[in-house]
Formats: sequence, C-alpha cells, structure tokens
Amino acid sequence: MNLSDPNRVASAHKSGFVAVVGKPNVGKSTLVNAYVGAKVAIVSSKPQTTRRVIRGILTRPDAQVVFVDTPGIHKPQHRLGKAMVDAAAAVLSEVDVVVFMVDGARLPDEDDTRIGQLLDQRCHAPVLLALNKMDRLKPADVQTVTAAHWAIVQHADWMRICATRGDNLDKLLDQILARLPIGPELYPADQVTDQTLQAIAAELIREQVLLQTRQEIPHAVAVAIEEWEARRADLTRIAATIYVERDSQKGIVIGAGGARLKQIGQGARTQIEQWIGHQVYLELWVKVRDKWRERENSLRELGLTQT
Ligand SMILES: Nc1nc2c(ncn2[C@@H]2O[C@H](COP(=O)(O)OP(=O)(O)O)[C@@H](O)[C@H]2O)c(=O)[nH]1
Ligand SMILES: [Mg+2]
Repeated sequence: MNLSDPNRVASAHKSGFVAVVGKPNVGKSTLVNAYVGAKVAIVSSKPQTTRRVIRGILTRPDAQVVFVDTPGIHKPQHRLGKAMVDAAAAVLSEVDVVVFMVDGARLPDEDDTRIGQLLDQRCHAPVLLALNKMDRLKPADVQTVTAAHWAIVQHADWMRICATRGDNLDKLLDQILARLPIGPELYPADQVTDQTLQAIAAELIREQVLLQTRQEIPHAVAVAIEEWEARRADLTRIAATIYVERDSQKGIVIGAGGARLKQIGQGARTQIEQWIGHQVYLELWVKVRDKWRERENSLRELGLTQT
C-alpha cells in the first residue's frame, strides 16, 4: 500500500481537545451545546453562568472532538472569579486547538484584548477566531468590527458564526478538524460529556434559578445534590439544596408562597428527566450560606475549585 496516498491520509481518524475561550456571555456554552447536540453546559444571559471547565464530546465516523467549555476569562473580583479564570487559563496548555470566541456584533473591548494577549503568551495551539452573534451584526459595521477583532489575534483564521441559529458552524468545524491530530476515540462514542448525572442535575437546577430570578441572585447561588435514590427502575428521587448568601436572596428564590421555588423545580425536573430518561421526583431546599464565595473551604466542598 502506498503510504503517501492522499485518500489514505484523508480517511484517518482524528481526535483531540478544543478549548472554547472568551469573555463571559459571548456564547461559548451555546456553541459547545450546538456541536454536542445536548445541553452539556447551561446557558443564560447572565455573565459567569459557566463556573467550571466542562467537556462536551462530538463523535462522528471520522473524528472525535472534545470541546472544553471554559468559564469566561474576565478580571476576577472575588475568589470564585479567580478560580474560574485560573481554570480557563490552565486549559490553554492542554489542548490541540483554541477557539477564541468574541461578540462579533460589537467592537472588541479591554477584556477581548487581554485574552488575545494571554493567548499570544501562554498558548502554543493554533487559534481560530469565532465572531459570534452575526445575527446582530449591522451591515455597516462588518468591516470595522471584523478588522478590529482580527488584529487582536495576529490575523489568525476566523469565521463569522451564529451559535443560536447554527450558521457557519459546519465551516468552523471544518477549520477545527483540519487542525486536529490523527488519533483514536478518547471517549465512548455515546458519551456526550465528562460530567456525572449528579453534576448535570445540579447545573440544570442552577440554570433555572438564573433564568427565573433577576439581578442579585446569579453570583450568589450554588447547588448541592444531597440525595440521589433510585426508587424504582423508572423513578429517581433527588434532593438538592440551593445555597444563597443572604436571607433576602432566600426569599427571592422561594417566592411568594413558594411559587418561584416550585417553578424552578418544575423547570429543572423536566430537563433532568430528559437526561435520565425516566421520571424524577425532585425535592428542593434553600439555605443561606454566609459569603460562601469568599471561602476556599466552601468552594472546595461545592467542587468549584480545581484542587
Ligand atoms: N443573538 C445571539 N445571541 C447568542 C448567540 N449565541 C449565544 N447567544 C446568547 O448569549 C447569551 C450567553 O450565551 P452563553 O452560551 O451562556 O455564553 P458564555 O457565557 O460565553 O458561555 C445567551 O443568552 C445566549 O442565548 C448568537 O449567535 N446570537
Ligand atoms: Mg458558558
């Protein structure tokens, strides 16, 4: 057999890790979920929705791509923020390709520039610039916005995409695959994430809290699964605690007569049932944990630090 036959090379299986980095709220988790075809990372319009590094796995006959969805890189304001940024930076040294995602409908700001510098200094993997939210890009801004972002990444290859509609995701994926090494499947073909069902359930509950409350809640909330019991082959009972920082926040999450907590529970239960594939009985509690964000111990207990 001729080893230099291009068909032979083209048919080789590829695999590798692809970090998706960028500032908060540009659409990183939306992109990973779109590629994986399941909600492996929760999404909300609130910054800092993603708190830890999450892997989402895309398997197809010719390749397996392990997307590493990172917490947004931003200037840390408290210890949880710092843990999130450190986690994102650590990922850069371990991946085969980096997708640097920006809000492609707007000019870059300081945060984008700082991430560009970080990539320049710390990252040896090829970088692809993904200009997301093209659905919001005004035709008059196309030239200036594109050129400004492109300059930040030393004129790396780029693609304009819309993660919510799926526009150009196939083209961006082709660019990614072109840069992946040849290699075997790293995960079983049917596995879409590295998270346990328990971790996914906790995240889906946190997502509902973010979606159904306003302002002050997002940064203050953490969810811990307390009990996970297979009652029957087709019924799982889950008890979880939603931690907030203040009594006032507890009141907001619970709502008048418990109405909001009930809605949070219903929303989360439906989604957890989709993951588990059968009926779920979900019990939610709300507790105040003083300043948990600042305490290393609490962070570790809740699995939010890497150590
Ligand atoms: N208009 C528009 N909104 C988007 C697009 N992609 C993501 N979003 C929204 O941007 C917000 C942040 O998305 P998310 O994936 O959580 O961002 P992350 O913080 O970078 O992971 C959510 O409200 C998404 O629905 C897009 O292509 N167009
Ligand atoms: Mg995210």
